[in-house]
Amino acid sequence: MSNPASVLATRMRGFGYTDKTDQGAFDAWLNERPARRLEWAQYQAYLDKGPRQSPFDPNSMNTPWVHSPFFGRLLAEKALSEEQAAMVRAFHEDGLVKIDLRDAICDGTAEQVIEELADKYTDPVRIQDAWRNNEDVKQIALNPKVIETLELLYGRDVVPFQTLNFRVGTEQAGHTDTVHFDSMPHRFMCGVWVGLEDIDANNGPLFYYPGSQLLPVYDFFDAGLEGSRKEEEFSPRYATYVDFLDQLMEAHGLEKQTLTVNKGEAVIWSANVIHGGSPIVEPGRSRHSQVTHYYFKGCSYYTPLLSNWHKGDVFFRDITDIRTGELVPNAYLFDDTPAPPQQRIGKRRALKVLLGLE
Ligand SMILES: O=C(O)CCC(=O)C(=O)O
Repeated sequence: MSNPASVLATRMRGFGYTDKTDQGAFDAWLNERPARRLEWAQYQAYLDKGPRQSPFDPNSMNTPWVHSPFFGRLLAEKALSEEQAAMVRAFHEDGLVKIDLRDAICDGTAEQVIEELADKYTDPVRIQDAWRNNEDVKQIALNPKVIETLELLYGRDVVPFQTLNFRVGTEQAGHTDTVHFDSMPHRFMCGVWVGLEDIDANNGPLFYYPGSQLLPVYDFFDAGLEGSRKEEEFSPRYATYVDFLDQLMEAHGLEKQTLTVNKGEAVIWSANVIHGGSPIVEPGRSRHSQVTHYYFKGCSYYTPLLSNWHKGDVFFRDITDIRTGELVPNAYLFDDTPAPPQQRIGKRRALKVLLGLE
């Protein structure tokens, strides 16, 4: 029979605890976040008693398992490696995790992308969807380690649908991706942002609020605003919306963290985590990076800031899978009925909205 101390040590590591296997230190770690203790109880109960025989199965919830209220139990079911469990736990708790892509980026690919795109910028900061003409950008978007990690985190097939390449910091206000790119069910979207050079405190690093991904999905309506397809309406409302998020962070006592990123590191952020670009302290410095936005299969995809659900008016998106170049149909919860045709806004304005500039 296995020794109880070694069983406990194995469970601690399977639960995503990496530091030590000392029980006292583990208890202190559990107490750092109240949710951890509850999840540990779920985790142990599943390992001791197995699945519960009842009509509702937590796996059937329409939410990514990594954000599920049954996370502790689902983690036990998956029996991940220690490394995977620690990564999944970090993403669950912080809404953001770094992964190492140096093998794919630091082999000359970063320099190649920077050089190939240098004369392609029509905007001072970014290029959207360079993957259409640039094979290196496309290969970063389709990096197998990224795809594998996202499929582990979300438990569904991934749909890479948009790239943005930046040559300088964006200085973007704190926002969620959810308000630009939501899905039904919610939260099946994330961004993967890759440093193509070292990014420090002075060239506009990313910032984020760990834990903000656990808040409800708040769209314009929740902030007392209406979505609109008219730029003159949604643009000032967006400014109010980001101020709402700023006040929300203060009200919840959530603290901003700045992320320095080395060339070849990638940051995966959850759709609902509040993040943005810090001010550029050293004007003129570059900050080469690429973000790819990913949805997941089996959802409908829409833009909340252009929609009003309460009026039955939803701006569904036509997304293209970067892997195939094909449109991905919007799937209603339990079938694949295509979404109705859209009432379009102008291309230029739509582009700004989709880039998060509005
Ligand atoms: O690169 C940045 O500074 C921020 C990018 C961002 O927030 C986004 O793509 O959603």
